[in-house]
Amino acid sequence: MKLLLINANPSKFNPVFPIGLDYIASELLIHNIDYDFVDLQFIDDNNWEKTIQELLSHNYYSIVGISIRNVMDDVKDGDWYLPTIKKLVNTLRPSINSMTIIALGGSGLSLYPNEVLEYCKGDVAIAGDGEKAIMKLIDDYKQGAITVGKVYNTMLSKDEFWDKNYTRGNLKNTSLYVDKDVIGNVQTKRGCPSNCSYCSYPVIEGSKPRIRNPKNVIEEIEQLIALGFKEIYFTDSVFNLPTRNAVDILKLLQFNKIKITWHAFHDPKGITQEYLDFYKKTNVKLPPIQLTVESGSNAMLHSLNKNYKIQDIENAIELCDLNGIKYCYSILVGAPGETKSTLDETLEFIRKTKPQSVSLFTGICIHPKTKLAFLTKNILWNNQSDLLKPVFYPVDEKSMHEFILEFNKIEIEFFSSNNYYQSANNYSSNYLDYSSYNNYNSYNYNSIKSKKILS
Ligand code: B12
Ligand code: SF4
Repeated sequence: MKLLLINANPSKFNPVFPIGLDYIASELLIHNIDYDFVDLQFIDDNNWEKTIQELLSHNYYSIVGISIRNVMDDVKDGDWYLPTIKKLVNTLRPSINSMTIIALGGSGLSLYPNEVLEYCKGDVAIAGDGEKAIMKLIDDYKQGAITVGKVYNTMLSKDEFWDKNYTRGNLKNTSLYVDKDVIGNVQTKRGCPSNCSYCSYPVIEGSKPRIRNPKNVIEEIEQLIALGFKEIYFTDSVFNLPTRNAVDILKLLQFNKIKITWHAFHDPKGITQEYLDFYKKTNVKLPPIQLTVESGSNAMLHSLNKNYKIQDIENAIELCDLNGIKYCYSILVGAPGETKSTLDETLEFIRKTKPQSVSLFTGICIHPKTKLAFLTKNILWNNQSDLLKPVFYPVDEKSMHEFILEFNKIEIEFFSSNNYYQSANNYSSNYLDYSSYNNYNSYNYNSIKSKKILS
């Protein structure tokens, strides 16, 4: 039995290493299951068909597994990727054997597995964790028990995830990513217990945190270094919560004398002196700590259902300042209750606290099964399939326009290091052109702009 794994991430700027498929391939290797890999991230759109046809003409695959990391780029003028993926399935269909199953998985898909399956015309979908699900699918295939339209939802238990050990570098073009200085990635935990009104992460990974044995995480980082990656990204929803677990990982990094630059999403409440001590000891280039600030207004933090207040953010940045560690923010404006006055509070907060950079998201994309989705059902959308295309919470355009103008006056410089911020820059050039942005629905008002603030 042989599988074909396809990384269908059409997001060509700022490539992200397909960690999800590397984990799946690791599982296949454990079970001695053969696979080929095609990475559409590095193939010109016009050559997809040719590359795939060629592989199909020489091989028989029982299952073609397509990884759908991004259904959309959920910012203003962001691309909608699903038609491209549907086209891929269409291309495959006439060339594969009638016995071959097209299975769709990935974090983007996991938000609306039934709808994506239906839209893309795949055979089965795998929502959430893929490790056990892919083996169950293979088993079903061998038994002749495939049900077209089925969504597999087989999460790893707490204990299974604790013990999870992956081999890395299973995708044949890993060196291509290394050569392009793409950041390597590793996941130390799954699931977030917080219930932020807009956030899709608990929908994808579950709301109960599952943690991996730090020893296994360290071994994986060593593998990534051996593969040539110079920097890594902890892909956890929030890396520094629970703080104890993050500290354990960093302690072990230090103990093993591992020299690497690393990045992660940080919750202000998880910033402690002990954590910062290890941040400094273990992080080679000491990049600014990415704080998920979201707003400079307590009213808006409440609206977003964040588990912290402005005071908590101030405590975190005070500690960072004391330790000489720079910080950067993600700011999310346009949630229910946003007014000129709350926007002003956010501007003032940015001016006052002088982060190294700000990733600004203006307008909030509504993701399925979130609090915001429940709040807006039958008002902004009716069926979950409506959310396959970006739908944004409506904002007061005048206030937002003024906010953006004021935000731009803060002295800035684009963040230029090889990381996530570059993607933001790509969308900054036309972010004020609201008029052109009505191709999805009348509420689309969203942009992302990343700034480095000169202090
Ligand atoms: C970390 C992260 C980032 C980091 C990545 C850092 C890095 N170097 O890896 C940064 C900040 C750079 C980033 C950028 C972006 N991201 Co992001 N990101 C995430 C996050 C939090 C984790 C993804 C991850 O790596 N998970 C760990 C791996 C192991 O899990 P996985 O990929 O899901 O794979 C598992 C399963 O899905 C499954 N699986 C995966 N593929 C397949 C295939 C088959 C066949 C099978 C059977 C199973 C299977 O098995 C795997 C193992 O269990 C997710 C949200 C989330 N919690 O999932 C958003 C998320 C994927 N990102 C998203 C978006 C939109 C983006 C950006 C477009 C944002 C932007 N505007 O810039 C860019 C795109 C970048 C790119 N080139 O693709 C969205 C996609 C939403 C959607 N509806 O499509 C998500 C879901 C967040 C959200 N808003 O809801 N992201
Ligand atoms: S925004 Fe962060 S803390 Fe809130 S639910 Fe999402 S991952 Fe958890």
